[in-house]
Amino acid sequence: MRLRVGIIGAGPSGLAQLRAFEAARTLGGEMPDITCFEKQSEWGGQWNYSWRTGLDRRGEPVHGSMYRHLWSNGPKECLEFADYTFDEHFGRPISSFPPRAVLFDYIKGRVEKSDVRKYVQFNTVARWVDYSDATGEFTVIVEDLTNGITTSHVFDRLVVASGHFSTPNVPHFEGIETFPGTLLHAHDFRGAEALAGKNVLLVGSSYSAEDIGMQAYKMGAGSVTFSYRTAPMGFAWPEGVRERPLVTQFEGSTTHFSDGSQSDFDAVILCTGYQHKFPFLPTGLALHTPNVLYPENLYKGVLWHDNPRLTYLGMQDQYFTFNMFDAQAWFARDVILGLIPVPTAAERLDDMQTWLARQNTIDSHFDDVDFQTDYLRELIAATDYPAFDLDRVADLFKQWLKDKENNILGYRDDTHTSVMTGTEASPHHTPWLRAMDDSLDRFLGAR
Ligand code: FAD
Ligand code: NA0
Repeated sequence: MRLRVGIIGAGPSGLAQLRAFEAARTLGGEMPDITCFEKQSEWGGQWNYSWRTGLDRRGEPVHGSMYRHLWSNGPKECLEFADYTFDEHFGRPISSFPPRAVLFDYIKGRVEKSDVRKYVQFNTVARWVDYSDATGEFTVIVEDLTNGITTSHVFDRLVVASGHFSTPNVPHFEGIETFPGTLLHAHDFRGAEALAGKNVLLVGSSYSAEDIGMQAYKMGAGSVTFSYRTAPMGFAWPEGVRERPLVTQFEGSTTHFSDGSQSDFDAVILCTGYQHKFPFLPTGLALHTPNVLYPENLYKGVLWHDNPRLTYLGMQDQYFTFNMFDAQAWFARDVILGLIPVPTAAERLDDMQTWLARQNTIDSHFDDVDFQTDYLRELIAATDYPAFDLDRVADLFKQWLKDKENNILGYRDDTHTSVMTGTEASPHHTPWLRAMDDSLDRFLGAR
């Protein structure tokens, strides 16, 4: 009997796994029996935009956290697939910071070319997983959301690629229930147009806060205030944008901060991050971790230490994205195919502890970049994923970090050079601050 591999999720990580197996098959390798369950009706994960919030039309939690006017926050040259370049997809240079629809098109292009759609069961949500020590098999119970029918599927290996930016982390602040204005978590934010003229408070000091705050500014917010718990972002903000320490209390429209200051707001957006949540996994298989570069209990960042037949993809805090998911998927594929031996538990622990110790020494964004670059280096060296100059990508990330320091509203107008092809990005026809149409057609069209 052929090995049976189950994959949960057809976002960039799950698609990387499908693509990895397909790449091996075209080289003459034997394909396992693969089934990928995707609860949405289309693939692409976060990149498959949904206008819905809360529950979807079938009563499932809406997965997507992306919003209108979301443009890539990192240079596309840092996430480029090594086996499917932007040149191959678009046939000409494009700018370095495309909007969501353009990256969605790119992700789809690779998997459409590789004919892997046949492995995906859409509208199918994983409800529960059981593992039998006796047989070494996973039993996955799924529901077909189109008809409510549940079925049970048995696998020898399971890959969890369900993402970790969907279940919001929503802290409580004293008096928040008295706030009369618009109040939501970033997960439910779909666009900043309605924030024009409003005084907006964003709680949090990471990517969501920064980007939604700058969306609000771009769409004409009256003022933008960030509230940080640990440290301010410290960018050179434009006029009307400021940072305050943590909220201590809401009193109607008035918000109090820990430095004793207070202000009135019309809208509050909690940009307080996400939880790693796996409601379909029992204790013993479910990963518990904050959003970090090296979650505990994942050997090489992918194999569940207590049971290496279980793989997780994409569970890290992410500088690298699409090509990191590839590096992980290629590694997981070769473990599953028996081409890479799984070391003993003691050896795995030793390896994880080395990475965790290094993670503890990180104290700058540059260190983050170096850490994740070395992580990818190790994974890519172990497989036939096409090698590329990781140090040049790390340099690109560092340049991007500096560009943001220099101009938080203008860094997306900078261009970078592809590490894969040497192609210099073309400047976009419209500066990001004035670009009000984020469609694929407008992006690819002339000025
Ligand atoms: P996801 O994209 O989350 O995909 C997971 C898939 O699993 C989904 O399709 C979901 O429907 C499915 N699924 C979940 N649970 C189940 C279940 N029980 N049964 C069946 N299917 C299930 N990255 C960048 O590189 N650049 C950016 O500019 C960028 N911007 C971002 C902006 C926002 C607001 C967010 C939230 C993330 C952003 N990211 C960005 C990071 C993004 O998460 C990754 O690029 C990528 O989408 C992660 O891929 P994934 O497959 O691991 O997870
Ligand atoms: P994210 O910013 O949503 O990005 C996710 C933030 O929440 C931290 O600042 C943390 O503060 C804060 N926080 C958590 N609990 C808090 C509390 N009780 N009170 C106050 N603040 C609290 O989440 P994180 O995890 O980065 O930060 C949590 C992902 O979405 C990223 O991968 C990013 O790439 C992606 N994203 C991309 C874009 C674009 O590309 C836009 C948005 C998001 P502290 O104190 O822990 O530092 C355009």
